[in-house]
This record gives sequence, structure tokens and C-alpha cells, in this order.
Amino acid sequence: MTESKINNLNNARFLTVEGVEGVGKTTNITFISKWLEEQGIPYTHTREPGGTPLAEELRSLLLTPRDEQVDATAELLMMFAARAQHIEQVIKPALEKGIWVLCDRFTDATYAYQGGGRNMGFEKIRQLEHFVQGDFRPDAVILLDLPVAVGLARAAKRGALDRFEQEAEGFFHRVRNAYLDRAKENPSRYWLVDAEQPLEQVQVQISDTLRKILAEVQ
Ligand code: T5A
Repeated sequence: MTESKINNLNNARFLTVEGVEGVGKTTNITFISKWLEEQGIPYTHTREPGGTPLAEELRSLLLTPRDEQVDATAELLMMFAARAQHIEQVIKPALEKGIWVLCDRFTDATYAYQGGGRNMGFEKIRQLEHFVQGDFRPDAVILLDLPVAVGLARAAKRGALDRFEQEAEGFFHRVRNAYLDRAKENPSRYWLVDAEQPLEQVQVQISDTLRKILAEVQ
């Protein structure tokens, strides 16, 4: 497993936030956005799958529950199709202008959900990652981690479940384990946050992490 590849373009950083359903990504991305604003750091906030009109259409296709069984390979290729468009249209242009990119999920989610959750293994994903991204990787991955049951209970409170949220609990255990394995394999790139804590404490840990990431740039 390779270590991080810093996207050293005008010192702008590519940050991603990852975790199982209901872990608090949306809540904490709002917090991180405010933190970046307070530091006077120019940033853009985006998400995967999605982030461009075409990729958002693919997101809708991927997340909508449907009667037809979605083939795992078709799902995997759609994730990378959306990602290719997103990287070229949004992520790289922002970094090239010195704008930090804060992204709700990226390729680590593919390793976790398709590789772990869908049991596809990691080799095909590594090949597609290389094909679509070359050496391009996030500079820092903030992994919000909590027990699956806690996250699913939080997610269930939001109402209608999307196609992924309808999976059985075992799927999310495999997703979580894949994320934790990747964090162990890439210690310089992953920042693990205990998301089971009260929100205030989660955000203290995130602020500490952001200060360390910023210190690397200055
Ligand atoms: N996917 C994605 C793949 O399979 N492969 C891929 O390659 C990619 C990129 C995308 C789906 O696509 C899949 C994974 C996903 O299933 P999504 O919208 O990114 O969907 O995923 P969700 O997990 O559904 O994201 P959400 O934004 O909807 O949920 P969050 O962000 O995890 O949770 P959030 O912030 O809405 O919080 C949930 C609830 O918990 C509370 C919040 O107030 C909220 O009510 N909460 C807390 N409560 C107590 N203590 C805390 N510390 C709390 N933090 C939050």
C-alpha cells in the first residue's frame, strides 16, 4: 500500500471526510468549513459521488432504490465515472488555483463500500484508481469512526433510506473494517476521529487534526 502523495500545488490541500452511514460527515463538514473560513483559507466544499452536474446525475442513479439488482461491477464503474468527471472539472482546477478542496467521500469510500461492503476485493479498485487518478490522492483523510449500530440508528432518524442505507448490518461492518484497515495501512494520510463521542468533543479532535494538517503546509 502506498503512502500519501502530497498535492503540492500552491500549498492547497485536498481533504476528504469518510465514515459509515450516520457517522456525522455532513455535520462535521459544516464545522470544518467554518474552521477553514476562520483561518482565512480559501476552500471549496464538494462531495462524491457527485460534485458536477453529470456526476450528480450519476449519484442519483446510484443512490435511488430500484427493483433491478445493480451489478457490483456496474456500481463500481459508475463511481469511478463520476469521480473522473469530478476530478477534472472541480478538484484539480481548484487545487491549481490554490483553493483547498474539502470533499465528502472519495476513493477510500470505494475501497470500503465496493471493496469491503460488496466483497469485491481491492485489486480491481487499485487498477481503476491508477487508471482514473494516476498518482493523485487526498492529502488527508479524516475518518470518523463509530460502532455501526450507532451510525445506523442516527441515519434511520433522518427518514427514507437510500439504496446503500437499505443494506444489511453485515455490509456496514465490512465497510467499517475496510476503512479501519486502510487507516492502519496509510498512517501518514489518515486521521482517525472517535465519532461516538458527544459532538463537541468530536469537533475538538477535528480542530486538533486540522491544526496539524495546516502546520504541515506552513
Ligand atoms: N459510496 C460513495 C460508495 O458506495 N462508494 C463510493 O465510492 C462513494 C464515494 C453516499 C453513499 O454512496 C456510497 C456511500 C454512501 O452510502 P452519502 O450522502 O455520502 O451517500 O452518505 P451518508 O453516510 O448517507 O451521509 P450523510 O451525509 O447523509 O450522513 P452523515 O454525514 O454521516 O451524518 P450526519 O452528519 O447527517 O449525521 C447524522 C445524524 O447524527 C447526528 C446529526 O445531528 C444527524 O442527526 N450526529 C450526532 N449525534 C450525536 N453525537 C454526535 N457526535 C453526532 N454527530 C452527528
